[in-house]
Amino acid sequence: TVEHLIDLDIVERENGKRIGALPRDYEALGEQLDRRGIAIDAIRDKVAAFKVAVPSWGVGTGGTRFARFPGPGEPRDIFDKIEDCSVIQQLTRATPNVSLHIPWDKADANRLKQSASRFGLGFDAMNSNTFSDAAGQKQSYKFGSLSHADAATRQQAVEHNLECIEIGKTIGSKALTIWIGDGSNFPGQVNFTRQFERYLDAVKQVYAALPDDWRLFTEHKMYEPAFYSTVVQDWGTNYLIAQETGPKAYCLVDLGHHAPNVNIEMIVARLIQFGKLGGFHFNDSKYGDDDLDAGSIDPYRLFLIFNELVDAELNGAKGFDPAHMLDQSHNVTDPIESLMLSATEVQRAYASALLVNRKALEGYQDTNDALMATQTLKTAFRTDVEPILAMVRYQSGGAIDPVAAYRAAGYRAKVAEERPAVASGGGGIV
Ligand code: LRH
Ligand code: MN
Ligand code: MN
Repeated sequence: TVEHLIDLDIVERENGKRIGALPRDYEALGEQLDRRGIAIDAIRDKVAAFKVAVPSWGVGTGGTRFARFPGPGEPRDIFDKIEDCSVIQQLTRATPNVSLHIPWDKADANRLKQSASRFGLGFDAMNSNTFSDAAGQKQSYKFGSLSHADAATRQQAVEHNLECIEIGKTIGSKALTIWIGDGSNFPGQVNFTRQFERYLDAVKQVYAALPDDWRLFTEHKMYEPAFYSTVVQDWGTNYLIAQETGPKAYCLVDLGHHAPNVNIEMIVARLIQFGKLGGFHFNDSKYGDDDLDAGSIDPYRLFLIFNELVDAELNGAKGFDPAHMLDQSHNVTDPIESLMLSATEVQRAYASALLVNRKALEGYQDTNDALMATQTLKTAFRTDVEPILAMVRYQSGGAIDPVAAYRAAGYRAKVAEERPAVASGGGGIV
């Protein structure tokens, strides 16, 4: 039996307020889709099977390098975080897995597994951290980790990744995500080629310890913390890594890790075409690695990414099985509310992309009808799929309106009674 931290009576009462309208909205949308040759129940079933993982670090209030302003009831440790993640899953039914970050979430692996299984949760990719120094570690990562000029520092970073794999094995994870902050701040500070050679050599050592049924995801990011050059700065370098390292190595695309206006959906298409798309860190941004809520700034871009993913899914693209994960930092909202809405935004992009009339689109593409081609995408994007998402949540035991149910349950106030208040303070990323 699965434990629920939100009282089931409250979910039922909240759903009761909305269940009158839902079937009517669903039916009206079904009629509309039927006229377009789309069976709404088939879309509903696909959406029900779609999941996105929650990052453990996302349930705490984030911060910038200037300040952090915690909210009430901040999780004290990974076990509080897992509880918060269970609330997101209970109400949205879209997030059965948690992605851990080591050493932030370091704890006895068996205890981690037990606490997640209390709520029926599992674990997605493990994340290593060699971008900051952990208490008591021997070598510092100030000047890099896997690509550091010093062999002992590289070795320490490799060993940390091996430890992440070991923890992951016990808790049932099947992937390791590596993101490093290595790079340089001044022209001339490093030799680009030698630094990348050292990185490749270290990553291959990690890869050699990867279990057969695991995947290695490397994550690129243009800048920050390094401000002049970054070792894994873009998808080109990332692709080279995956290609050089082996068949279990794939590229992870964090939506916030590109220059403004970069055509991310096209990067996604290229990685799919060459069998190297590993997964996503979904979030949104206006300027850089803003880590804003998925779909909050540019929902059309998120839709266009899913347009590529659905195209690959329907075409049976070889080796296509991307991991879906959120990676966000919540500074002004309740993280649980943000993550619930972000999970549903990602689902929404998927549902909308399923509505694209692909046969018509191909016809317009082949006859160079640019206007009708783009209208075909717009028609799908403009269709309000909320009744499908709400129906999926309701039929799987979640909340028709997750935020309303969460607020009605007073979860935040309740945990704030047990979890001591955290004072606002200086900078930090999480
Ligand atoms: C780097 C990043 C990466 C880290 C996380 C905390 O900006 O996106 O995924 O693991 O943030
Ligand atoms: Mn990320
Ligand atoms: Mn990031």
